[in-house]
Amino acid sequence: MTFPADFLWGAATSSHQIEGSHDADGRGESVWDVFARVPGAIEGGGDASIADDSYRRWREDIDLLSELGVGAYRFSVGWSRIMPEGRGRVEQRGLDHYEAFVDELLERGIQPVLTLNHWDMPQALMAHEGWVGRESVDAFTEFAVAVAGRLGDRVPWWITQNEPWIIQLLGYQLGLHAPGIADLGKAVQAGHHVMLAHGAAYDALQGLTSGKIGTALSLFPCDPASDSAEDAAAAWGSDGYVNRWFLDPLLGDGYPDDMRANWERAIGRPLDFIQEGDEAAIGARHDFLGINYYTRRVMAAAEPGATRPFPWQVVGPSGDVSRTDEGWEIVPDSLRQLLVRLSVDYPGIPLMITENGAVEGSAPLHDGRVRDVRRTRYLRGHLAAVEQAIAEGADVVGYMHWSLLDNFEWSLGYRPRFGLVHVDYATGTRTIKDSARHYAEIVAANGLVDWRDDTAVG
Ligand code: IFM
Repeated sequence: MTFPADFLWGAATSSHQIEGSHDADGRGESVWDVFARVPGAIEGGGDASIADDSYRRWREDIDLLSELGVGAYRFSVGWSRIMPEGRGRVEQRGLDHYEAFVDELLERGIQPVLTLNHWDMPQALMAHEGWVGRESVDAFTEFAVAVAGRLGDRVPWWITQNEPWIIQLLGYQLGLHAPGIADLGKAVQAGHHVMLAHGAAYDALQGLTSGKIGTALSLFPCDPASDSAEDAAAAWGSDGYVNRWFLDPLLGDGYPDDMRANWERAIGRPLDFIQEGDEAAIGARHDFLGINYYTRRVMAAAEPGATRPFPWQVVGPSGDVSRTDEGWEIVPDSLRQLLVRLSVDYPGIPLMITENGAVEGSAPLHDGRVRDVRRTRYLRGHLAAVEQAIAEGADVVGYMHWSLLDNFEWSLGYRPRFGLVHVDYATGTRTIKDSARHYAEIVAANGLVDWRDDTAVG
């Protein structure tokens, strides 16, 4: 087993989670700035106004990437840095920043993997309820064109949207993320506009870039909790809600009928915001698919009710399973199965792992080392799964570990640490963790190399 010779090894971040400097270079307000001011919205009460200070320390971040030896970096362009008023005026100073950043990456032999929307929509677009309003599609396209107008000639990988399902679920269905809307009908409408905006941006970028364009989906394999037919149906239903609702229109043939019926039943009306021609405008517009994989969902049948719109619920695995510090079950084989399934169900589309990683709370010890052994195990387990999937025929072109740096984990604040590199938030000091050093060995060898846990005592 081996990785392809041109396999892209990388790490990922997003603008709002690392940059800080909210007042720099004419940046406008984003929905996350406003949401962070809602009492109780962010664990610990923090916001992202400093975060990792990466808007100012970006050269240091690129030094870290060079030290890891990676060939790619996935980052996002702050939407409200480029379109401070949401529509119309383009802030050239924002573009200047990302141009210098991209040029430096290229200079160091690191391929930019550029995400356009990683959730930091300009607050001005809330005049039409953000993604609920169909105007968002044109607003996003303007942003995409502005960025590609400047960087289209040198960025080889473009990701239009990060995790449409999470935007829809946490931002519009549960109100746990910006903009804090909790309305089932608005959620599915917002999700549709996120998808439509992908299609519109894909078309608008033709001619502005010869780079490859895709979307990053958060995919959660759904397994039944038991052998019963009811739980099998629950797992399939949940797969429709989380995965196929996005995969099918992007890569297949429109929204899946079973989930459309579930949505219409749940909201009590037809999905008439999906207009004639919309599905055609979303589909067949992918040069690659980005996959964000963290864990799976174990599902059981359940009666719908006030807080449960669909006839299923997440029950989690039974027995003693291994979990990250955030409680997410660690299941590398679900990633293998997912990659193989995608290559069978949606053949011909190159797959890039655009996120995969784990929360582990380790900090530097007396000798300065961060012994994050469990992250190393997580990384190795998942890379072995990717390698196996490739051996089984999946066309996987790259792996971007989430994340390069510990960062602002949205409503969970700064507690969860996903970084290969530790960040001391008081000083901004970066410390390369043991997992990152091992990742660098894997990158250099283009495959898994031996590893020994040297932290055991005695
Ligand atoms: O930090 C997030 C990222 O912004 C989107 N995908 C999941 C990550 C971990 O929760």
